[in-house]
Amino acid sequence: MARHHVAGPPVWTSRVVSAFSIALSLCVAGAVAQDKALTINDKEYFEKRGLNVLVFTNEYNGMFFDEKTAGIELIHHGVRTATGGAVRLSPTPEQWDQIPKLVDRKVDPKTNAIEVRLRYEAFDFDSRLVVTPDGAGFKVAVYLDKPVPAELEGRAGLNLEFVPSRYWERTYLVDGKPGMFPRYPAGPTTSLPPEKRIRQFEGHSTFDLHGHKDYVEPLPVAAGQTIVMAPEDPERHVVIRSQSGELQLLDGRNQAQNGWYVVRTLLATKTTGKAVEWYVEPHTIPSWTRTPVIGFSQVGYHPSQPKRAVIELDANDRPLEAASLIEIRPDGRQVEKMKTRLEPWGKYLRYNYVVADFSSVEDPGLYQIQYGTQKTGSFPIAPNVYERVWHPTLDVFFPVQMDHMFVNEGYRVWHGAAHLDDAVQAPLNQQHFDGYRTGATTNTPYEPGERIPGLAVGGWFDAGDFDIQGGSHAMTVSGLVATWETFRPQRDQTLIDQGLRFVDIHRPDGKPDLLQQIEHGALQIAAQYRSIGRLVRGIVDGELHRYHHLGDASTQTDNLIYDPSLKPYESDGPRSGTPDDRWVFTDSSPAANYSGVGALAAASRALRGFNDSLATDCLALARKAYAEERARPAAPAPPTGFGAAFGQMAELAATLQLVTATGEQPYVDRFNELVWPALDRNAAMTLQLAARAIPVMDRDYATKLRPYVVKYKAELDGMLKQNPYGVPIGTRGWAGNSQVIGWATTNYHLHKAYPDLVGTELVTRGLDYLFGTHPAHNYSFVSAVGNRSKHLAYGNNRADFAFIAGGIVPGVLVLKPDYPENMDEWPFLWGENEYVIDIGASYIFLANAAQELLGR
Ligand SMILES: [Ca+2]
Ligand SMILES: [Ca+2]
Ligand SMILES: [Ca+2]
Repeated sequence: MARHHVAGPPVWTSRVVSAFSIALSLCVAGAVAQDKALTINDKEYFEKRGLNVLVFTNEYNGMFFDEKTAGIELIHHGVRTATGGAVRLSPTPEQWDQIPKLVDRKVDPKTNAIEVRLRYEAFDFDSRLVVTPDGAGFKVAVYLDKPVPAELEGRAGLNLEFVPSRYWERTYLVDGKPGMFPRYPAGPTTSLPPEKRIRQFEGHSTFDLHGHKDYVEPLPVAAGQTIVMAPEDPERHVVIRSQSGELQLLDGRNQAQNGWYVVRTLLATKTTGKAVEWYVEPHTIPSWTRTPVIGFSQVGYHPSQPKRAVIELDANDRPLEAASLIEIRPDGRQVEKMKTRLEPWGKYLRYNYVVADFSSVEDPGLYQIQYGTQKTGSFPIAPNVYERVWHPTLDVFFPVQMDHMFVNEGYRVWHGAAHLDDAVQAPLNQQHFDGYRTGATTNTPYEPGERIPGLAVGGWFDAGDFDIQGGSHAMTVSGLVATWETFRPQRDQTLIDQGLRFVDIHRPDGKPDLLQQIEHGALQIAAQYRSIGRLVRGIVDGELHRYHHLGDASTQTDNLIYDPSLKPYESDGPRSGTPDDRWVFTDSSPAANYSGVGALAAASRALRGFNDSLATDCLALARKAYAEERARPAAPAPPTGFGAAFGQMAELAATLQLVTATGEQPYVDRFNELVWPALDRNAAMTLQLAARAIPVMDRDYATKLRPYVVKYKAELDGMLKQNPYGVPIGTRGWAGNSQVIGWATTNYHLHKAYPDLVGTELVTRGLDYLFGTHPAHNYSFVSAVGNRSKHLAYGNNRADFAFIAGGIVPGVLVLKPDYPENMDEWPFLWGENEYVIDIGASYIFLANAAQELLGR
């Protein structure tokens, strides 16, 4: 735990003074010599005021390949503008292009240099990248001990990638010749023969040949010895001078919508030693200080809940003494309702934090928070603030994610009925690009490539891509059922016609939308159990050039059943010769199967009285599959770690769903057999399920569970002090909003059973975090919910720089060692911005929970 109180003298400067000094420095910035040099700080990156140069503090990793969060990176006046500084093998590397392995990294504060050794295993190609401060900037040089391998001559280069949106509406000079950064990619490109192409991940190809053998690469937009980027903008101005070969400026978006601007120099060939060298000078504004972020809930606050704004401050900033709550009156007057002393919290990651507590204000109305000269947007204090916050998720996000359906909204069609050609058994021994895998057997009665019947029904696109992922799908169904059974929301704003495969958003049809979504999920899972007998890992495109599809989901495949007797792109009407029918990955996993069983058992209860035949079917399939899985010799489970815990939790969850559905003693006994050891192993992970079981277990159960809750609460009190937001912020490669929602939901269940131990504030705090009280910026992470919310995200419409209302993004990713990020002007970072369905279901539950607790 690294909590230090803000040190230093009391406040002597006002925001007005510091704003004025920034304005002054802007005027003279061009004339002032940039005196300060970069130095290596104790976190092992180069630092000076307004600039950080990270050198492989973040590595390329194998999970999703090039995530645009590795290599040499620039954090320029507080925002990350550049990434991917490394030796790369293509002009504008795509997600699945080869990434270098970091062999070692040496940080030498004495010589003020950071050196990394990079290796491309496939080419036995090693290089050393050395970064050293120089003047007001730094030098990057690549050294070779052996010449560039022959097949990489003219291919291997030093690249540095810049976020396009940070350079839009700005200009550049290349050797003095002016140009504008292209707002939209407009070439130039070249078509190259396939033998020129560097092999992509596992031999997959992002490029659809479509009967033409050549593939495409971007050509330089401009080239020369010196590139001056954005000289008109002191926050973005960067000069790059090549000391050796030519510098090229390329636009990766010509190849892939998530491409970046790339500055590149090819490595010298047939030689060793220094193969390329750049001088890079990102301009810095003297005495620059990042604008404070006032974190608060963009949806507002219930009168009775805590109201805590967390203000994030630059390490060089001096906190003010107080902040004000301003009431906005009907006549437009702004009246100070409360002035509160700011409590210093201390340092977390790279910033200092102070907290403003306005909890005592309970009068309904419209408010803003003022800190110095800075004011937030308006928000309400009102008893109904949580009443509608989940509506966009159910009304819009879930309908848009619906597979196998035509989805309309007013004058707009989101997509046509997709994947009507589902699906065929995946081939053997495949390493798929979205994490799926097959081994030496299909584990099903089907041959590789054989059609598995009945799967073109129900289901949701798992995320920003268009696959049906078994695990998240099952969790979504179970999550939606939990909301139905706990809160019974009758909301009906969507027409869903399974017979016509037609969905119409904002058009009531007399049926509760939540039940219709549960039905839609159950239809797909039941189909999987009917055809295969268990939950599949996924149904997904077999070829990478279709998987990265952006646009109408119904054009990802041709919707025609594949017939090998026809030629590719040939059709006889119902069938086609293009092998684009999605693959079903059927590798066996007890954990996946148990989560499918749980979802079926849950759906059987919710659908009773709504779709009785499906309800009956779901329960029968669940019972049968559960018995079969229990009868199987237990697979050797991973002994520890997340995978093991997840596996054990899946059977526990399935058993609880069966107990709830049937009340039968064997399920009760098994639940009791599993739950106590699971609580002993990992109480935090088990408590939500354990608490949900209270109503269906005997009277002693709650008493026996209580000590675990007491212990959890004690541990929680320590955890809550780790950051100023008082929620568990994850540090993995996928940001942690889902864990925050899970944590707050656990607290809801524990509060219901043990209100003396767990208070409601531990529920609403999770929502406050989602709605804007978080690091990096203060947008609500739920698109279209709250005054300001994520208006760009990694939904399947991301190529249009848009959002899907009600989608929830993963949130703040902590880039090593200390940079919390959620890019808000560039949607393509999936670990920060990708909507997924299961978080949607758990969010709907949590929002209803908050309304139930506070709205009474
Ligand atoms: Ca996926
Ligand atoms: Ca409806
Ligand atoms: Ca097809």
